[in-house]
Amino acid sequence: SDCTKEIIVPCPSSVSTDKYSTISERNVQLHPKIIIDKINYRKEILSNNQNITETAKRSIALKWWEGDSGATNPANWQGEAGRAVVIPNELKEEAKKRFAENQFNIIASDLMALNRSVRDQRSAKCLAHKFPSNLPSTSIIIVFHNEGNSTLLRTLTSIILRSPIKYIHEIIMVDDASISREYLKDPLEAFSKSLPVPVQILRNTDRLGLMKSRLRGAEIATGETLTFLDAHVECSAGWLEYLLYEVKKDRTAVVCPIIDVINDTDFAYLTGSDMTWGGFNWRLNFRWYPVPQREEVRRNGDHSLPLLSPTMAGGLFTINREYFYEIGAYDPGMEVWGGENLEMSFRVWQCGGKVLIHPCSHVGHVFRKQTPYTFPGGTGNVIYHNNKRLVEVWLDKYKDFVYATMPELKRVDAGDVSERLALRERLKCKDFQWYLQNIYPESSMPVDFHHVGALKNEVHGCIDSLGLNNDNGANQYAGILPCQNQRISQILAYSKKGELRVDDLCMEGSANIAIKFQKCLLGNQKQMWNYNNQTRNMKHVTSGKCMTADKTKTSGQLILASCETGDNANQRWYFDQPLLT
Ligand code: UD2
Ligand code: MN
Repeated sequence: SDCTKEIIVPCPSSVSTDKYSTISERNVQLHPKIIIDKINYRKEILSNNQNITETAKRSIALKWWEGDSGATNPANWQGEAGRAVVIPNELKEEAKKRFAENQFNIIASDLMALNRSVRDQRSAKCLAHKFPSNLPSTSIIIVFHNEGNSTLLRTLTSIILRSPIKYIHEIIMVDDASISREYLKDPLEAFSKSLPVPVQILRNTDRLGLMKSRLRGAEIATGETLTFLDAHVECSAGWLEYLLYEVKKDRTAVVCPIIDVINDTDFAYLTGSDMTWGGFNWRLNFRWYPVPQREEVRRNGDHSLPLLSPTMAGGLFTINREYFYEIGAYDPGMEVWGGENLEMSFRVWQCGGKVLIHPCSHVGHVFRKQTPYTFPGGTGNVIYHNNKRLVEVWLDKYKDFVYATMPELKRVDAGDVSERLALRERLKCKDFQWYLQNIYPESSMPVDFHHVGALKNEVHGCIDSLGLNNDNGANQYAGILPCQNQRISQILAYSKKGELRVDDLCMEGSANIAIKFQKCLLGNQKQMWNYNNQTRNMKHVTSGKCMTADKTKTSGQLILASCETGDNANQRWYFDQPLLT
């Protein structure tokens, strides 16, 4: 099954990691400072829950720090070893009711120990890696807006439990103007003072969004490297060393862990795949895609070596602090959420750095299906604004491609990008074509194309992908509908390789069945088409047959039929603009 169809959540690993299963951190002596007055937190969470029953309150109270203390063996506590939490009946209603607060099940999180164990994710090969004893130190930066309590505290706890303390120069939290969550105020200050590392909490008076909040945190950081994390993660054993070592070896490396999946409803910890990497689709959404063969070859099949990834998810990475600024930090013109991860990926690659995913480093993250918080300015507007900035600064001539596939983006205001263009100039960065050719030839954005737009039949109308959702929609018939200017489902690209593609789906011809959209596969000859400017025929390369409109059918209206030399308008096709050569 092709889990890379998933929109937000990355693929689970096919490899069982049970053999590495351990709750060994139970045996690690907690630093005495971390064992502080847990009662406060219990009180805090319960005071927010006036409505729940006494039994329910008791069960949360008991389990708040230590997990299910009804079980004498910690291994049987809720959520241990990354297991799913079972919500007791009396809390089900409450769990449902409160889901929208964070867009994850905070009750499940509350039922687990803050220091719940997760399996060691490292393969034997990863465990065999040796590190010098002088890895660079790091300032961990966590920004949050209205974060859940136990998820944030568990993020901190997991850092302390599973990192060598000597490398944690400090933890810097930036509260991005959270509203009325008392536990994020004094109780969080108290908790952070109990940690065996210096912690600072900055408070934004106005909502700055995650990019500007991270910039604010980075500004006061003094570690040799910066490590950015989301506020609802769990670090697994060894996560930090691999990241630091790559940055030590190469100060231009931006290194991400594999992001494991913490399920948003039961908090089960699922190992992320080491066979997906970061890409992006036509709408400039970050997506996970399968690692291509060439990258396997480059690494000699060694899955304990870092992947060179075209893009990063954005939330979790380590970077040399000075390099972070040299390469342009973040675009302070970006608002709230979104786009900064692609912007940074393009910038780092085009300006001489690299983006790595280290398969030995694993950090779990609660992937949400929706954002729980508001987008001042409107979700769509904000994301378009951010995306337009990155398009205008980094995409060169490919911005025309993007505007053809997203006409609505063209009309959005990007604000002033002159400083970012000056940065690009100053850094003497390579162009986007170089990036596509050398770093991301598998991109769904073709390096070379003849045309992007509608493809029209002489009599029947335009080829239409019929609203197929290209994140989920392989194996659907292509259709023909009346041409409609800028109708998204009528925009396709004719690449110079001969593909007719809609994002990562290609029109594919096979014997005796109508033409369908299938996942594009480099070198799949059934997806190759040859257009003849004179006859206007679209010839299918492997069969030698012609694309033919068959409006007598209700579905599968595009078929392959023998090319007729005579007068068959069903086989004549027109692009809406002259072909690029
Ligand atoms: C992913 C990234 C996230 C960021 C985002 C695109 C991962 C695991 N996460 O989204 O880090 O790159 O894509 O922008 O790769 N926050 C604020 N202020 C805001 C909005 C968010 O402080 O106005 C905080 C938020 O509380 C969280 C972090 O920023 O700690 C990331 O936000 P998210 O978790 O909602 O983003 P996510 O994981 O969907
Ligand atoms: Mn997140």
